[in-house]
Amino acid sequence: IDNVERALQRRFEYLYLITSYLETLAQNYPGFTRLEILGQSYEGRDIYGLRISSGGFNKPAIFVDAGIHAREWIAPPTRLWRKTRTPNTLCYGVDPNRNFDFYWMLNGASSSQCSEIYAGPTPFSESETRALRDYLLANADTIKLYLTFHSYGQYLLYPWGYTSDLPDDNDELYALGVSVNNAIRSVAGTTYEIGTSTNVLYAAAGGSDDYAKGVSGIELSYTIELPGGGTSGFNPPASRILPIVQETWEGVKTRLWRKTRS
Ligand code: ING
Ligand code: ZN
Repeated sequence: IDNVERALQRRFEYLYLITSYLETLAQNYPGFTRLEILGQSYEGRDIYGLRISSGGFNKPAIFVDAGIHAREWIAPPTRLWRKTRTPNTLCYGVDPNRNFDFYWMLNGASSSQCSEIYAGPTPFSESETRALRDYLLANADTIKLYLTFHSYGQYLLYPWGYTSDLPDDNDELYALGVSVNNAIRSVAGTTYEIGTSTNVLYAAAGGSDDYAKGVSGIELSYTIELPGGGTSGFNPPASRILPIVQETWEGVKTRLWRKTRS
């Protein structure tokens, strides 16, 4: 019980740290940033988005999310929880990364409420996935690259998760993955495995990366599985946080400073 309570306490401190950091950035850099509320979680917390731009807010953009699965805290830090918090009759929560309406429930997803990969009663049953969907659709014309951070395993994954078929632009997606991997490796030697979710990791339908590419029309879409650590793999030691952040940032920048495809 003590451990659970301490973990919960840390979770709220951490959430507060992230949201107050975003608020501070928005206050300190009003010309470059805009804080937006995308929606609310089931438990009523605001889902923040921070837009960063040096030249107006209608330019080609990169969309980054981290922490769709809460326990993957290095993607950002919380307790060992994966799903949303909606109460079902038997257990809490839906796997948000199985809840998107694109070949929903086709494979790698469960209809059992207590499963860690429970896809939900219907596609987009969760307020969190609806908020992300609405934002991606509303900004689909400017978002040229979608990055979603998970943990763990050091994989650079791209669609599809619902089928082993390769996307038409597989060569381009793979090549960009190689550039990202090279940039990350140059910092401290960390390497990633690159390929489609189904072929490199496992098949799973209803993920946000498949939805971004298949429905929102964002051609470049990646799931980045950060390095693991600790007994469950989700808990790298605190000393690893900064090194992982620093090397990963080099990877993100490979596309950031280049012309985003129009
Ligand atoms: N991994 C992802 C998951 O949701 C994934 C991997 C992403 C599979 C996209 C298929 C499609 O299972 C983690 N760590 O959650
Ligand atoms: Zn995840």
